[in-house]
Amino acid sequence: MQHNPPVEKRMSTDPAPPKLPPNQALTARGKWPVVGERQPAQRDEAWTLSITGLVEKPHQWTLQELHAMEQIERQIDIHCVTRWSKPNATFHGIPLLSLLTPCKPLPQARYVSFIARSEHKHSTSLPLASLAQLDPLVAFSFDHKPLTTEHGGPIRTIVPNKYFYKSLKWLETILLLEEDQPGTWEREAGYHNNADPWREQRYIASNLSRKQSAALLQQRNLSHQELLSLEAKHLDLQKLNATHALLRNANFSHANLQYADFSHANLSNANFQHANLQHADFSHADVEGASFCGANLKGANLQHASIFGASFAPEPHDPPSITPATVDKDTLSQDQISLLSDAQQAFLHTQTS
Ligand SMILES: Nc1nc2c(c(=O)[nH]1)N[C@H]1C(S)=C(S)[C@@H](COP(=O)(O)O)O[C@H]1N2
Ligand SMILES: [Mo]
Repeated sequence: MQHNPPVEKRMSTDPAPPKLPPNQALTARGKWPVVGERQPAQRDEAWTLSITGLVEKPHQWTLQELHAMEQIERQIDIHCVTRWSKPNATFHGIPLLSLLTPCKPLPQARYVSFIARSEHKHSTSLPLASLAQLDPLVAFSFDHKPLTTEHGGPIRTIVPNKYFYKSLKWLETILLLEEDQPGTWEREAGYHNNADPWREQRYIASNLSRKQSAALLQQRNLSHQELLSLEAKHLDLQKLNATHALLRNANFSHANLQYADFSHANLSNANFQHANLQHADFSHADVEGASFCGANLKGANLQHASIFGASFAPEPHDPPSITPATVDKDTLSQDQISLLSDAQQAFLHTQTS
């Protein structure tokens, strides 16, 4: 039997802040960012969920059959790799193990691949042995309402205590395997396959030698390049051309990036602390989870950039070395600011109004 820890009772006048994994910040109250694919594959057939592969009794359910099964309520903390957390989200669904156990995984089954009904069959995976502890939920509803399509409705997994990329939207197939089939983001974006937020397992290491990346940086042209965890701190990269570059987790702290062109680049989780970003162009870039603390953004353009989880000023738990960015009135739009955490909004409102 699963024993859930007792729910902590708190005085409403004295709300203890929820405990967050390292380098995560709360989303603005009531906000739930949409990350990754926006919708499932458009198909006519009715939705089904299958458990197949290395199981004694493969099984397929219709949505109606699943809805007729007993559902439980769970309070789960969401931790996105792009540094936002949404604690205590209320989900209803079926514990994954109560679907999986009756299918009788074979002794050689060691991994579980979750595959989405999406155009590219988006997937993610977990070791079979980890499921007993993680206790994932096959969820149908959030906050007592059916999951919206963009958040994985009609059916998705919610995996507690892993970064949220382990929680698959539009669940269609659960495949038991002997060898791991690493997921889409884990293969293509360098996301860590273990994804433990408490150990900050966000990314695997850099994909380039120091020498290779130094050569590219010397030319100041990273346009359309893919360079995971690029190391570029303190460099003079004035007028860098990085349009359409994939630069997740890059370190540009203290770099001179005046007039740099990052339009359409992916800079999620990049470190721009204390960088000179005057007149830099981030239009249509992805800077989710990036830190701009201490940076100079005068004349920079972040309009039409996706900025969930980005920070421009210290969060309450940050050390004193983290200082606010310099921003202009029109660096960010009010719509963008409304998506940020409370601390970020408070800071940016003083700068932009
Ligand atoms: N099918 C599918 N599932 C997915 C993704 C995706 O792109 N496609 N993105 C993952 C990532 S990176 C995150 S953070 C969460 C985002 O879920 P949300 O959009 O409901 O916040 O879904 C995960 N599951
Ligand atoms: Mo994510």
